[in-house]
Amino acid sequence: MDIPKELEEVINITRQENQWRRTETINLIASENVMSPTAEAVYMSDFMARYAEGKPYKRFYQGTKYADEIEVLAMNLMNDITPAKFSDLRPISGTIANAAVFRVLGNPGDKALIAPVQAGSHVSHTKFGTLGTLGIEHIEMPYDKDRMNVDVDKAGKMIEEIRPKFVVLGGSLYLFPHPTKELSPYVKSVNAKLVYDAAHVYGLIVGKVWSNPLDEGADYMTTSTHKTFPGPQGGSILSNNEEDFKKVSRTIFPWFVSNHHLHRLPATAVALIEMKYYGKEYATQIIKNAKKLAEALAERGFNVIGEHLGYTKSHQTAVDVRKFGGGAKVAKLLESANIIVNKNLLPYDSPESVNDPSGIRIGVQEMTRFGMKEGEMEEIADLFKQIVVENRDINEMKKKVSEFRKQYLDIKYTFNVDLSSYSTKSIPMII
Ligand code: DSN
Repeated sequence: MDIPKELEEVINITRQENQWRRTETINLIASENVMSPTAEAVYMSDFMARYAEGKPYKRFYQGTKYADEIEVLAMNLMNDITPAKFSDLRPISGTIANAAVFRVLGNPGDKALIAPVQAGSHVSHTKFGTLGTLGIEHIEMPYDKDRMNVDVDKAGKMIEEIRPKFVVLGGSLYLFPHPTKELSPYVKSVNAKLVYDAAHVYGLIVGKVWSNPLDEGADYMTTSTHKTFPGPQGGSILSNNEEDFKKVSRTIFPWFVSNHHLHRLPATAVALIEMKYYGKEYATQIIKNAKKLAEALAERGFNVIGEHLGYTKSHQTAVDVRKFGGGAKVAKLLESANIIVNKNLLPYDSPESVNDPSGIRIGVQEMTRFGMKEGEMEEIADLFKQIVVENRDINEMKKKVSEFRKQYLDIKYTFNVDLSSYSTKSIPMII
């Protein structure tokens, strides 16, 4: 039989995606990254077809001896390089990791305090997301406008007065570290638990350029494994306290996952090994690049937020683009020139303007992985200016962006493994 048209279409769409996002676009979505060829090779493995419900060596299926081995290896690596005493890699996303921790710490009707939305809390921390769907009431801690962060004094008082079951820090647009160390004594004083959602900054933590929240008093760290940390899409829960950890870990299966998508495990292990050896260098460059891009955009007429605080200490920067038509318009314009960012609410936006917020959010971790440094950040800022400020011809700009990007196609901060020596015809590689 001839290859059906639909099948060709599927293959073509996939190839177009690979071509576009891997070779033609400057990818600046703060929550994304790419894996190394070695991580991708082990990801495309038989594990993707298998089940291993339960914990390693205590499964509900046969055939899991290598799944057991790789899961234990990955968890040990994660414990070693985070560092943390315990980790569970079965949550298939950061949101699932949050769901498991929140569910164990709170019952319907209980209260949780979260970082204010202006300081970047993630939707899963709110009544609109996971927390709300679990029936737990979210109360935002007060925002300190000058420090662009949680207001420590007011939040401390609030914790003492409200006595929540738990407090959540960490977020999805935050430029400066949340005050974990400062709030931890308040949380402990009311016998609550402190949860730190490190999804965005886990690669920075492992790279030692962002404090490990478990060292600063967090009882749980939840994370995803694919933002600044360059692994496959997935999640994890980490803790230094065995009792706390076990309470949550025993709920992952069967409450939150049946199968935990086993092909993530060897790929996560590869990323952990890469971060063990290259993490510091990579994370240090990310921080330098974010700051440089923020400064370079400001120099070219963009209203980059947080100037008085040095713009950023994370992998992100945020730009108020109202004078160019707002976040939605500018993000679309950039996309049409092959620069990928997302529109984003800024601290002073009302939640109602979510579809047309004032800002765009920019993350530099993926382009850093392709070897870009401060000089390239200046070049990206030039491209932003030509597209957004000068409104140059969009097709010309698209070409220019692609030509620029094509100079950076090899992933750095990884090992040069000769994959052909391991190749097998039974498992196709990326097309
Ligand atoms: N929504 C993602 C982000 O972009 O931050 C996190 O889940």
